Amino acid sequence: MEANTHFPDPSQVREELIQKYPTKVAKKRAKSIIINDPQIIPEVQANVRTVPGIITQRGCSYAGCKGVVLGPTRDIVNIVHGPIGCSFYAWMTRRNQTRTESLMDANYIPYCFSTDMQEENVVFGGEKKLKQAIQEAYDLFHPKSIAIFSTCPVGLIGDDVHAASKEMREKFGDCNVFGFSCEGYRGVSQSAGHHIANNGVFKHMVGRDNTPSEGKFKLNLLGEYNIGGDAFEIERIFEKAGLTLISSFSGNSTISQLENSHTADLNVIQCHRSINYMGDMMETKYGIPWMKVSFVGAESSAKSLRKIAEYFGDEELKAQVEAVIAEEMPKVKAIIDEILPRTKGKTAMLFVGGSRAHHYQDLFTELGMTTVAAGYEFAHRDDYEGRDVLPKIKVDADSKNIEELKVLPDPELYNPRKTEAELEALKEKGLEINGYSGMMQQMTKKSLVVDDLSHYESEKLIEIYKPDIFCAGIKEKYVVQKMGVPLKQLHSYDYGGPYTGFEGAVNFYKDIDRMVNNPVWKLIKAPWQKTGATNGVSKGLEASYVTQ
Ligand code: CFM
Repeated sequence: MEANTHFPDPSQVREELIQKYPTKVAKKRAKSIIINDPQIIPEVQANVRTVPGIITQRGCSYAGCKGVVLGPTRDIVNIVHGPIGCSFYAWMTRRNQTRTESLMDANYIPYCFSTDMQEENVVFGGEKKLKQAIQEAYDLFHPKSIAIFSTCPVGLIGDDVHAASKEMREKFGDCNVFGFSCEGYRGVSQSAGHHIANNGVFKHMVGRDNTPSEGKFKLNLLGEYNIGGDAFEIERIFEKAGLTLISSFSGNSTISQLENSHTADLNVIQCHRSINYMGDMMETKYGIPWMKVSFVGAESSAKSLRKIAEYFGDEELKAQVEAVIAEEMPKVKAIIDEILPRTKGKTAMLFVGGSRAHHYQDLFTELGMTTVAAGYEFAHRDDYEGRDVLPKIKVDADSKNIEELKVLPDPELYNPRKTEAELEALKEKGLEINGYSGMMQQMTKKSLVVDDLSHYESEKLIEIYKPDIFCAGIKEKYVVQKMGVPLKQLHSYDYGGPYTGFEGAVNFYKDIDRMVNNPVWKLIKAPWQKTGATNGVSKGLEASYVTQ
């Protein structure tokens, strides 16, 4: 990729970002603020503890386990063992949509289940209350499955959610009850919760139903959580192309699909960070290869469909995929031709989670826009630099805290879907089999890559680069907008979407066009920018606090 020369010198920017920090903090942060070179990818410090006092955008392990990975499956009763706030504030906030086949089908996503732990339970133990809650949920709903999620106090007082789950599972006989030790403090971010969730889904669900699945080209979609209906659009495309989706992990999924997912012949991974563990474990135990794809961006969607067809190696499928692309693309092209002259040459910054900061760059490229800086909140080095660095990553004490399951080939069910030679041949054709080359290889030389961007650093970056759009979440949104820069939420999509596939790309182009070409941003003056301000303090600023 060409060097981007018309932007500030990134080494100076880095200096400016860290100069206000105390020396030790500055030294640590500098390792996470990297000047990109797609040819010789530099090392990024990632997945390490945030320095206390710095305002991070990260979440907790419980959020990654319950909210992210398990939350979107609709027919598991997810009980949060903990104080009510952990459950209430995570209730229906992630926009993971679902669609039951009939109105009679179970869907517990709208419910908020909690043991409502009180001081008494913290002092004397909460297992009794947990078992009561499990019983109550069972009596009310008779669900196929109940999952228990541990919050911080559960680990601190030592409640054994696994023993309680086992006892109730054996008591019921017809309900799969299992627990997660996903206390909020378990890791440095929600990323730990993803790993814990993968382990639990793999141990307690995958492989329980061996009924052979129907379909010629059977695959699972891993790491797609159906935010704003993204999975619905991918499902539409798969169906049109003649692909059979056995299970999604876990947007718009059911427990039965997950239990039968090992009957698929390919796992495609959308979000590498949250679910790569599952891809590896299913490969080892059942012989199902995984392949990195992306359905964010029209071009990426077409490319991913072609890769899937190449994997199955069937001429009819390849022809069908080409027919789908030929039908979908002209509609996308018509919109982009209209919008591109208005978006071309503009700049974007993306600081999101552990995967979208990479994938959404494709949509901006399609809009003729340049990503000048990007980073993840909680991804690991492999998401930045590619999986080749995996053997070089130092496993620190925080990562050691999370169980690594020992997985072996299943004596009966292991069935390699492709031979080693076939896999090699596919790799030579450019398919990323069991691999991912990360975000940095795609970014321009001298663009800035920042891991776990702090609130302070985001404000500095905006001051220096003045990007046309900043992509992040609700925590950043209003501060950034008060600086006169539109913020696109790439977690919740600002209540829009879907943004995947062909129809999603069109939605995205239109939303971004409206945002970056809206003159209102240039007219905004935050209170501290109004005349009369000295040292950033406005004389005319009306404070909302009470003075005496
Ligand atoms: Fe994967 Fe996600 Fe993301 Fe993620 Fe998330 Fe999300 Fe995200 Mo918010 S699973 S890493 S923990 S793509 S909730 S659907 S948008 S931070 S970039």
